[in-house]
Amino acid sequence: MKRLLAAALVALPFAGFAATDDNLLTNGSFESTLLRNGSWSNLSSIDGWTVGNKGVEVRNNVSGSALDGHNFVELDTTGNSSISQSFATVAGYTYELSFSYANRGDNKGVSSNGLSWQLGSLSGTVGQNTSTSWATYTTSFIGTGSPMTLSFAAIGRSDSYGTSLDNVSISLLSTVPEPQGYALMLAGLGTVGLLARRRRRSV
Ligand SMILES: [Ca+2]
Ligand SMILES: [Ca+2]
Repeated sequence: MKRLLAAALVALPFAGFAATDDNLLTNGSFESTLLRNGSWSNLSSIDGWTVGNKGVEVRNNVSGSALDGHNFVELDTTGNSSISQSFATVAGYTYELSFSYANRGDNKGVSSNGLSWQLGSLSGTVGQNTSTSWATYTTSFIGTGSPMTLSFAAIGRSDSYGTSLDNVSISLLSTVPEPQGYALMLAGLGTVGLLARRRRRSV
């Protein structure tokens, strides 16, 4: 076990410098839905995402235009709604979350606008302003080794006018474990060792 642990600790720092641009999310830019230019639809399901009970409004060149591709979404549909998606992570690896948001040209003011987001223990709010230009929020986080869930919800007054969202991406930044990552990994290896010992005892 000790030898295995030492090998893992030596090998891992050299395991990866290969950051990748690949999006780990499905349909992060909301392009899976085919919509005519100048049309929109409030949908109860879209590729990749779990959709809240008030649906998700997908738009193509209506009350704004996409930052990426043709489509973007709004989560204040007939009222405040939400979307979420889970993805696999490797313990200790560093990932980047990035998404863009903007308010509609015909928005109903600061108290009506805004999106909250959550990813594991991280969370925040964006868009509680009247800006109609796309802005991008980016943060990094450490994989837990289990599937993690990213979710967005409309906040502000539930009045069918909300903040738009596009270009949601999670990408792998680094496979070099962070100090927190080492702790997770060691905890994992510790569990494996314990199980191995138990198995040996029970044989
Ligand atoms: Ca898009
Ligand atoms: Ca609203």
